[in-house]
Amino acid sequence: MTVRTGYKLAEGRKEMSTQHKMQIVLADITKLKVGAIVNAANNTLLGGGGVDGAIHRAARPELYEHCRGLGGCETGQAKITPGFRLPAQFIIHTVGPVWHGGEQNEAELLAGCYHTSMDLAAENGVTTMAFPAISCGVFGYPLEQAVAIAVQSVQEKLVQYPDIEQVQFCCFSPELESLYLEQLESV
Ligand code: AR6
Repeated sequence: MTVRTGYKLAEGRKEMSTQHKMQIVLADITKLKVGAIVNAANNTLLGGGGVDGAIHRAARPELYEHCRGLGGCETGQAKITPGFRLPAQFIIHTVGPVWHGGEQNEAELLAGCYHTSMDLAAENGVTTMAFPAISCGVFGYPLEQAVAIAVQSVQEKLVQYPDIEQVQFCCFSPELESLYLEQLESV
């Protein structure tokens, strides 16, 4: 696992900057030992392919049984479950938008995923969490735009919730990793 952070604290500064709290990790999100990992799910919350499939395989069968009682989830919203067999304490399931060309509220919905996930994290006392690149796989969101929304949305919520100490952007490819790095450097 590679952890990269583009920022160092200014000498003598006691409070962590919001930038310093954001890290880029090249890893399988199911292996991360954090307070919460975020799942890029679908509206049923009953599992699928990609990162959703990996999380359900790693946390089964309790996760599936639990999710059956949740009644699904709207796009841009999130729901929280225990981590079951995962090293993470919680899983926050959010549903990203399918990319339709950008005219169907995709940017607001994607920002909503990051915002509502961090609202749930804060409500549940989570201080460390990891996001996959929501909507960047099957749902087809253009990577650069998605990464910009991810970083901006997380930063807004880090300001709102100073108790959240660390947010990892978990990348599954070096291409995505370098896009996050560029984005963080431009913050
Ligand atoms: N760890 C971290 N990132 C991963 C992992 C993993 N184990 N596996 C894949 N990724 P996707 P979406 C990356 O397709 O676009 C599912 O079927 C992947 O490389 O998982 O939001 C759901 O049920 C990509 O960068 O999610 C939905 O139907 C990112 O995670 C639909 O796919 C997101 O890719 C959601 O599509």
